[in-house]
Amino acid sequence: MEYSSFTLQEILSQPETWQKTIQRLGQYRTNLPQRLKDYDQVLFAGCGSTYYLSLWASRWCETYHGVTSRAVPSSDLILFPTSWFNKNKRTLLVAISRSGRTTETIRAVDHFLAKGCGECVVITCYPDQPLAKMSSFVLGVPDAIENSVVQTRSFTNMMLAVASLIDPDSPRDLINFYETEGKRVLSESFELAKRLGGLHKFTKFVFLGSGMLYGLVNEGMLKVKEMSLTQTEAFHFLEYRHGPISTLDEQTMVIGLLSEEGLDYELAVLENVRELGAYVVGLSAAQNSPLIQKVANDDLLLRSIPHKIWGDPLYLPFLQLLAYYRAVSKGLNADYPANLQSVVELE
Ligand code: F1P
Repeated sequence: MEYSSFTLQEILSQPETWQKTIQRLGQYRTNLPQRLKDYDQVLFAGCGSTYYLSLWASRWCETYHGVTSRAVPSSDLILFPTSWFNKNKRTLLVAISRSGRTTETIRAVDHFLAKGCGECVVITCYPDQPLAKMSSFVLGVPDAIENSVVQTRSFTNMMLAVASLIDPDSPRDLINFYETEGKRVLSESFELAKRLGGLHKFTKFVFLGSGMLYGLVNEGMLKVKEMSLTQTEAFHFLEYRHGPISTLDEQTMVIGLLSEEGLDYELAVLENVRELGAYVVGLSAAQNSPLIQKVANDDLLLRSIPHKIWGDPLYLPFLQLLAYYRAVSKGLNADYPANLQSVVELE
């Protein structure tokens, strides 16, 4: 393994940071005035990666608590506030930002609090930055702070902060789980991503995932785009047949994150795209492996754990490493993606 890139180091350090973050999150008590299920709605907001994290979080929140939960780009909260919240709807806003300095998210929280629509929880790697100072409910994950422009370990560690908000009764063996299963998945992801990232034939990357996993495939789509300047797309599995499939060819790699609930339908889509000439990679929980191995050119197994929300960060290292190794094979420096800054601050 070569270690000169800090993006690579940050990706590879994830299992250790997850263990530190779990210990740290155990010390936080958000003590919200009411339970999540008693809000009229929970909104998750962020920009870029943290918006995709919000998409994932909103599906889990509604599944665990039955409360209406939605994800929204912070900018939409500024531009169209009345379509998201009003005084008659007791709302919990969960604002997610690695830096805690992104102007759109700061303005969204400012506006929300000024209207008196409810409480705000901030999830960030920087509990000392302006966003965190706006709320008394902060879940900070500073062990995940990065040098990189693109978010990698910050994303998965903020997923853990979301998980601790949604599922405060976390499984007791989590640290052990990330030590053993986290490291195994990272090492297998490394081998597979390095091999696939070096295959120059592929010019288009399509990421498919439904339900909770839709947010995560969008993050995979963004990683490969940012780091390796490649055409990438993300869709819900069955949506792919409704138009986008017309662009598929033999230069297309399709990466599917398979769910247990939708497995039969999702495998049928993968079978379909493979027949049409795409190269298929499937990521899924272990019990589905024989079925996936029949359909996919390559696969990666994640063992499921009792509380599923805590297992989802394990999908990310493969997606991040695929982006990294594609960048390397194209002669690009993944530490400094074109035209991108680590924080977007507006005048
Ligand atoms: C959000 C974000 C990142 C992106 C880039 C610019 O930042 O859009 O997702 O990769 O670094 O900023 P933040 O609000 O989460 O700090």
